[in-house]
Amino acid sequence: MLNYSTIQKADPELFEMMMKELRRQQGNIELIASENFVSEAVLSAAGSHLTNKYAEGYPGRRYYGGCEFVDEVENLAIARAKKLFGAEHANVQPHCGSSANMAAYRALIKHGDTVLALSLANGGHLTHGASVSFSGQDYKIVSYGVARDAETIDYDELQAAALRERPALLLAGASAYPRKLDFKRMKAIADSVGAFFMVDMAHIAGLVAAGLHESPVPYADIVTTTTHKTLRGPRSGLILCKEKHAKAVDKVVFPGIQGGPLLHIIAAKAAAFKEALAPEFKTYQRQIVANAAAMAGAFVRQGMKLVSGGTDTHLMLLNVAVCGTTGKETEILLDKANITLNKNTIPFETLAPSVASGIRIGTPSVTTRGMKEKEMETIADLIARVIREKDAAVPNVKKEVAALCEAYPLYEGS
Ligand code: DSN
Repeated sequence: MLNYSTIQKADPELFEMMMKELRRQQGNIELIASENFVSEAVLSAAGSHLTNKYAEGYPGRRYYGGCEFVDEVENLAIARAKKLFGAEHANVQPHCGSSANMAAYRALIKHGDTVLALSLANGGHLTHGASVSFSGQDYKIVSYGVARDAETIDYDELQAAALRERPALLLAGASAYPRKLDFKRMKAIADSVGAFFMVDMAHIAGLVAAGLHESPVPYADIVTTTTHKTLRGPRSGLILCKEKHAKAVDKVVFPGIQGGPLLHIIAAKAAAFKEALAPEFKTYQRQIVANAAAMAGAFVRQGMKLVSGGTDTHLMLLNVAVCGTTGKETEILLDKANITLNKNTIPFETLAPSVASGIRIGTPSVTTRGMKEKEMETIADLIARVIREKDAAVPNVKKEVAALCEAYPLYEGS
């Protein structure tokens, strides 16, 4: 049970806003594929007095006094991250996925070097070379995509692109790709042209930790991730790498691009890694994947079109343009029914990203609430009803959403 009595007393105005967001989280079905609900242990570390401490530098090598106990905290987080992913080196200081990615690029390549990465339109991420991101501005980005028919990565095509472009870095990873990635094959492609191989496993980190997706750690020079998606930790970042890149990574993170580490968030990461090392985490991740498969199956039975025909992971992309609507309209209608997700471009998109032909759906959050395959089928049915009947379906769907949320409470008693 969450206890916010102190902030309630000190700042009722802010407390009221925080409560509105808590009620929204409790009363909505959250299907944003990159979100999750952390445990109360993770929340309590993130909201702790460790926020008070400056600790620029690394354990045992700080620029401030009084770091002996936060050194223990950071060392614990590092040890757990290395154990969880079998990594030679871990840097737990990146504040987020973007800074982890910036550090990885800078540790491996020079300004202006060529990077081969999945395009944003085909499921990549902003920091994988979008022109509005530092990545697209600092490096020469050559994008790869998915095959038109299968809507999955064509590795022969990727090999050909690598031979043609001779990138300094091959980047794997995605934020809207529903299928497994073949890291072994991509490492061979990187090796064939002497490129470094970097993997941003942010979306699938929990699946990797549980052994449900091939780990990129044995193959990649550097692996980056956020810690708040399937991994179910605090909103933050993490870098794993081979020992030979450890010094360069650490130097770029601090003092290269960040100042003082957020020790309260590093503590929360340590708490999340402990949870991820426990056997129950594997059961939880299995359920996330089973739930996504159940929901995808229900959509297919409803006659709906999924990008690549389905999912192997925690997420799927539903092509709503074939139903005569847009991602934007669907997101807005579902919001009215208290189902939260995001519009998303689909491969070979013809609409602007702010409108988009698809929606992205992920199962980590609903799985954390304890929902299983049967509830996923119900949710797919509710979404299909809203897509087909639009506003007319909203009042009844909203009632069913409320009943589901009540049956699967979040932060019970709060
Ligand atoms: N913006 C995140 C997502 O929704 O996938 C990735 O950083």
